[in-house]
Amino acid sequence: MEKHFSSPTVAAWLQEWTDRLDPERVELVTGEPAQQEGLVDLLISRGSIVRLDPVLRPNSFLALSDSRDVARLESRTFICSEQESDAGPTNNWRSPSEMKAAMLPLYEGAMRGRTLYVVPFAMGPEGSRFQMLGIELTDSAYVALSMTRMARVSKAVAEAIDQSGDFVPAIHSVGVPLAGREDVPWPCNPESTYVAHFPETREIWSFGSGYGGNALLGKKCLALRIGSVVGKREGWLAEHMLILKLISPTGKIYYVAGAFPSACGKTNLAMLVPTVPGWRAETVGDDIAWIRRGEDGRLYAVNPEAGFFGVAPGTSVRSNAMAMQTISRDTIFTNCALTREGDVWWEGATETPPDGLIDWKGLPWDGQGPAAHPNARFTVPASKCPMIAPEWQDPAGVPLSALLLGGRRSDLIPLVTEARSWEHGVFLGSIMASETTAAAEGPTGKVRRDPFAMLPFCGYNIGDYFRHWLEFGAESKEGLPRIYLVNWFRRNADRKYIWPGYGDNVRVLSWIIDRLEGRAAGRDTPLGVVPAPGEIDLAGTSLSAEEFAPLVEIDLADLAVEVEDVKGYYANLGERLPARLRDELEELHKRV
Ligand code: OXD
Ligand code: MN
Repeated sequence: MEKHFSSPTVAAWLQEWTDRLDPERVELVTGEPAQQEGLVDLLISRGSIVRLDPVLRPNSFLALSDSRDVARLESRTFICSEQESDAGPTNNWRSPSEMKAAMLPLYEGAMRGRTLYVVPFAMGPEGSRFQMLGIELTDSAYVALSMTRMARVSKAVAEAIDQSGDFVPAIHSVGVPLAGREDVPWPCNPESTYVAHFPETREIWSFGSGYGGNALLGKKCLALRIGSVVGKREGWLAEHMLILKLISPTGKIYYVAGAFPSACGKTNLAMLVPTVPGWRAETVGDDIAWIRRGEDGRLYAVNPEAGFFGVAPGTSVRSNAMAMQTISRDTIFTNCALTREGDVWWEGATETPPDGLIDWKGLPWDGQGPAAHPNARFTVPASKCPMIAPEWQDPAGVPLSALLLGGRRSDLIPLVTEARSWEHGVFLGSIMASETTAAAEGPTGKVRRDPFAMLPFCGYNIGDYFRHWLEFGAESKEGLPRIYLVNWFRRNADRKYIWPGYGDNVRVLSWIIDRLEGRAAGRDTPLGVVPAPGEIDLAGTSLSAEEFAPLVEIDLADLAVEVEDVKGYYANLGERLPARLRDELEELHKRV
């Protein structure tokens, strides 16, 4: 085998895994254009991707997955800490020795007849103290190619790893060795899928799935699950948050970060095109924020990723014109429908579907069921976004003025509510709930608690996570961003969304800024401060003040039911739940 690394640690690790996986060949991936083209040609020749029409969608491709491998698999995701209590009540737990004993035999010869791609990658901008290095070993050319877009993959990164010998080892196999067997376009092994994390040793082992967060291991596995554990140890936060830059009509710059569960509009908000004249916005990140406290007390955030892995269905010129421009070329689409002209389509892209679609299962679409899978995705470098902020790769990060916590709630939760304090904000984050979406396996539309949108991504005990948040703000309140609960998804009696959302969300952000600048008095409610009548600018919307009013009303009977539900939820979280949060719940109980 050609020697790719001179660091004894890296070389020995790579040799051990190469021996175990037993691939036919090994290829170091450093992401040069010629190498990417080679991966593309290979994937095309195998039928794993098709090239889209070069005029309609230059340098873009469509992959269709196996129909059993379409989303993150929370039931197959494990946090393998030494102590079960350190994984906590919200994670699946196996002991490291038990999980490794179960998985090692699966990896034995798993890459026979295949290429082992060695993908050195960096999460976080170059030269940043935020940066973390990893090496993903994968037998999927689709994953290797996608990693060159989602993470920083380069010769320089490979050299940095070789020099430091410090990296997060991330093993990925689709789990289908080719001992004389024909390959299939999307190999996977759903019967034996595991996505395992070993927080104490900072290792990631994934087997059996080639889809999204199960397979692109820099994203959910490293930047969130392992990242959250490292952050707890080192005193920073790894969060499931977008980062948006807002420029006010007077030219003042504000950065906000927002936690929303998967498929709840993070990418849309990250690419907001304000409908109120004078406001402008730029994108810093759409999914993950690493946050540290600066010397001035403010919180600084970086986006550790290099690309967007966004949900395609629902994305349109109306809902997200910027995303549509971002993905107008140089994009890998997965599980979208294919048009007769060789372009992609998904539900919501246009009002009426074009004739002659091939659906995400590769069959002529019969109009029954969705043409694109509801969790169909686009993978594109962030640099392709026309509104990417010039400072999006600033090693120091950007200083945050406000944190948003959002869910998809048809009822109860107002359009926007300001937390009374950092601690109250942490309480609101801890009880966040949202209707489930197609981003994960299982039924959609069911309300579940998803604290800080981190339920599937927190790599340790959620009670300890809340404590970490509380402690993060305990030192000094100076410079801390204020915390806001938001909900774009309230419905009326006809089950129609009341708030127009998308670009009109700037109206909510501008109220938040009015609050920060002391320009809006707000109205106190048991849940926190909501906009007083007239404080949200509705000019240019079709909403009247009467139609708007219910968006900031809190039904006290509903809130009482919620409080009871939270009591049950808190009881299940066990004794590591900070007493301070129980006190906050008690106070809320008294207020209703
Ligand atoms: C994602 C997710 O892919 O949260 O970002 O599922
Ligand atoms: Mn996400």
